Amino acid sequence: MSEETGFQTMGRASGGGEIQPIGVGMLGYAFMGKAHSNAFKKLSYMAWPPPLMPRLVAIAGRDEAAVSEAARRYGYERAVTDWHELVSDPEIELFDNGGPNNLHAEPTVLAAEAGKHVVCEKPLGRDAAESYEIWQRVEKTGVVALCAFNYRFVPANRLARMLIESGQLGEIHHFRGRYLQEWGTTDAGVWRFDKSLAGSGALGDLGAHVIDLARYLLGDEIATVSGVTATFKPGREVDDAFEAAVQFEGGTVGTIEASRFAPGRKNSFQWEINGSKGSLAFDMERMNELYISEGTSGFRTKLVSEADDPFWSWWWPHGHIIGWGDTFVHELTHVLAAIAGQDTIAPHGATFEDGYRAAEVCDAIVRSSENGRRERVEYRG
Ligand code: SOE
Repeated sequence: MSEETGFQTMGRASGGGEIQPIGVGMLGYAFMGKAHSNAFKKLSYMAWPPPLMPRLVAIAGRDEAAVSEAARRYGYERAVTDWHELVSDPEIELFDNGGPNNLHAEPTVLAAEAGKHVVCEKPLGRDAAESYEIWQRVEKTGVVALCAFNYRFVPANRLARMLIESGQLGEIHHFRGRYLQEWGTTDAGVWRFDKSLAGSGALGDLGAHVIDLARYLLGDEIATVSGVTATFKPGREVDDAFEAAVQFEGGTVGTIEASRFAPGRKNSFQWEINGSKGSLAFDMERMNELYISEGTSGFRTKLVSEADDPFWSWWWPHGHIIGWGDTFVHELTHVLAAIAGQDTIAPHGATFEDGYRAAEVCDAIVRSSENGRRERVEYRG
């Protein structure tokens, strides 16, 4: 196959000399602990040569048997049941918080104040006030900090941002984003249904992703929201869904919604952007595809897997698609590059200010739902 398809370059990536290690401490061994641990291991040989070589020093979790098993499974040197041990461990230079939302603030702030670079899963805090405090206190320490909005690191989404920035869509009139899942009917005592632990339901869990990606793709801020939240499960204390009409500072209008009560939708984060010269659309359940309409030509499907497509120099010949977990490989490699001084978190990674701004929009949607009025989003600092 021709050079540009990548077959000939397969496996030929050549790395420099010694790659400096970086000690990693992981809070959490469940879903995000698994996704991040997998990514730290995979980037060490797929993002070759990595900016820094992750050394999995310790993983923390409350259940000693489970966290010990996770340490053995992923290759952490130690398993601990108290996250404070990660914060005080001098061998840990990067603290990665994959814990439940109520455990985002204190461990992340204390780790940063101990001089460790930090990654914190989304949503940054349980509401705008907590997110603002986390951002402000970590900002003062000067460490590298990323809020893990991983969908910024989907190749199709990075390509979409490039096309929008190039002017291919012209003036942006609409953003339409929705994140639909179906598991909300479960009675499982997951922390995500507990307001004191999660802060909100679909809004902070799924809606924050839509809000952040809208800001990232458009390079614009959400100015006003008119929204409603809904709880379908009797007695549940968090929202199961929300719907919102939004205006952006630059004049774009659109809708943002999320639900955990959409039977048949497994992890369907869909967006569509309409401009004066064309449209783009995407669905996370078909994450390697970007739907493009140039003018009114109608949508065509681009399989985002060519050698010159975002991130694809690391992967396979075109058409050999990648998966959801690989977005964390891209994202955590970006963090290591920033720590190594080869890149900065912004604009492609979400900063803690981005995490705060998403939370401010979520709070405005809650206010609008409560008072029945359109709410202006007021951003602090
Ligand atoms: C559950 O809704 C969840 O795991 C979210 O918390 C993640 O952010 C999303 O990427 C997948 O679904």
